[in-house]
Amino acid sequence: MMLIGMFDSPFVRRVAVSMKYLKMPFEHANWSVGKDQERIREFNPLGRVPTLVLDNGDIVIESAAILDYLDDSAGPDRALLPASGTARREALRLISHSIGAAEKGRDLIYERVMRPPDKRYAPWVERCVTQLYGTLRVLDEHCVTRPDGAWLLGDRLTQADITLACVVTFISESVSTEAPLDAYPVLRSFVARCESLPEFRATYAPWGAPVVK
Ligand SMILES: N[C@@H](CCC(=O)N[C@@H](CS)C(=O)NCC(=O)O)C(=O)O
Repeated sequence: MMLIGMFDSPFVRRVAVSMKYLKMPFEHANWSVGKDQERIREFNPLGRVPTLVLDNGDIVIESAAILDYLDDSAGPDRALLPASGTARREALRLISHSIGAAEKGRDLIYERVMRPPDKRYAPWVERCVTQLYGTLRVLDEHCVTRPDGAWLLGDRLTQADITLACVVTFISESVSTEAPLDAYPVLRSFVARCESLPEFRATYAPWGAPVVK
């Protein structure tokens, strides 16, 4: 399989971390949505990452659809999303909050990167920051309810842990000016624990280059 997209994207990275956990080998096409846009569009007309190319040439787009495919391939015992009931609903709630926060972070970056300074719209930036903070608060409150050293749900790592950690690292590195994370120490320490795991370390790419070059 070939995974297209850079690991500084939380959407790409949550797929990469999941593939490492599920021990599914992949070739990494470390392509930028800026300078490699045309190349990405050959596989996905949206020009978006992550895009996963399967060994038979089939293409799966959207991180949620890719994760669904990976879980389905891994089988019910190894799947990263709980199969049913309250655990599944709770995992999806935490994942939805996390992904929503990532989208707000991404929108803040695009406001900065895609627009000339005199075209930036302050009320939109403020709105995104408010939405981002509100969402991080919900996630932090959940972490506070968990005992030290516990995962977000139950007694094993799930997709909720992977997605939250990828998103918070992305936000803390990419939009820390607009949305500093100092107010969420428990959330930060949970994420630091995830980031110390081999599957996370193998897929860490520090935020540096702008998303669109
Ligand atoms: N909902 C998508 C979001 C993916 C996304 O926004 N990716 C960004 C990179 S972080 C991208 O490809 N941006 C380029 C574009 O949309 O033009 C997913 O979860 O896969």
